[in-house]
Amino acid sequence: MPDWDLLLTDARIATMRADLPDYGIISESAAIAINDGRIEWLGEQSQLPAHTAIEQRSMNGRWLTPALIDCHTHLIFGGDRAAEFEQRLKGASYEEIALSGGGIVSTVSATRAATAEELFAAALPRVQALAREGVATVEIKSGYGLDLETEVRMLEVARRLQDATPVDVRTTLLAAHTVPPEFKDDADAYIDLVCDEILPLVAKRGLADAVDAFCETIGFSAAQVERVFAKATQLGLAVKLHADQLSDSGGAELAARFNALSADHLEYTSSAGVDAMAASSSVAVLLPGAFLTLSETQAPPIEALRSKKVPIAVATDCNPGSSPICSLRIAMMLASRIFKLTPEECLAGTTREAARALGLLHDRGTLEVGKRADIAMWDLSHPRELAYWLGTPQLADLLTSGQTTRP
Ligand code: DI6
Ligand code: FE
Repeated sequence: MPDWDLLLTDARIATMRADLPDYGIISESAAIAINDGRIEWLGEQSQLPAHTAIEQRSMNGRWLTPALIDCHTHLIFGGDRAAEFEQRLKGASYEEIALSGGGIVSTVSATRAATAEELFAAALPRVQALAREGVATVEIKSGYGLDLETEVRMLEVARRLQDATPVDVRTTLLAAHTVPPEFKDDADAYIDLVCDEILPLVAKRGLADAVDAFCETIGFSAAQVERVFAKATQLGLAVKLHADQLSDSGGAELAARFNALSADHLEYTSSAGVDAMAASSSVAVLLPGAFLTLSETQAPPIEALRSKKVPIAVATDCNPGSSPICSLRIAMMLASRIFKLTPEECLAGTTREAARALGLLHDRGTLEVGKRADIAMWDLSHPRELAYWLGTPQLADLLTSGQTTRP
């Protein structure tokens, strides 16, 4: 007879399993048993085996889905870029602002000037805001330090956020975000620093779960990114890429060539890029918040990604420049309105496919026996409403590793 820590009964369950149709709904009267933070049994309530449970809770018909996952954020930063936002509304472009010394580099100055304590205090409410909407896993990138000391500080702050919140934080080194001012005329020398000093130290100290880069005219060339990816691979770190956001730089192809976890943005990805992704296992991460904020008009090649069966994730890209959005529900809503993803694709994109984009699908992202009991409980009449409503608090509870967080 199994012994369980927690048994949830009278639930409606959208497992989001890829091998089941229609949100992976298994039953409208289901139960989930949790032990040691993992799902140990799940199915029709009528099939429940004989058991003992320390705690049993009726869900009264509530919908349960996998907890949400925000797989692409830059939510640790100093300052803000609201003045630049005003400039853009008066006609300046993101690239013009970047080329005139603003943009990412201005956040770099503010981040370098901030203490770890200040960065932590500014980032904590952002993580808490995501959790209040059902997010149990968040990826956080560095990339506003662009020197050894500040990149390390950002990653240490990310690790502290993990300890201070119920949210599981995955960290990504994005030292190759843009060329820092002191290397303005010698980007290759900066890439030397990234490969010879920053990457080895970050790997040695276990501060990053993956390595990202910005392949773009205002970022780094494909050849420079290749050097970073080769070093990361040599150090045993997974890679991912900001690809084809502002122009077709062959980013999707480059990501696919390195079997990147994901290629993100993809507005300007060509059909050859989509083909390369389809032949690899890289996830396409769509970031509609950046699309909206930059008044972009070219959407990513959604139909091609879909028809070639490239997995599609959706994330906030939370950052002060191109996506000052700290709500995964808003990202889901925008993905449906702007990119025409179906509500089911939006939910899969922030659960199963987001887990895949972090290399964590074996562990979370769907409700299945053996996976972490990261479970969002919703007051909804159907999970399609998650991409439909905006501003209505529908999260009743969030379990992370089987523990109530009551965000
Ligand atoms: N693309 C983005 O959308 C963010 N980084 C990147 O490479 C924007 C970062 C910023 O503008 O601060
Ligand atoms: Fe980004």
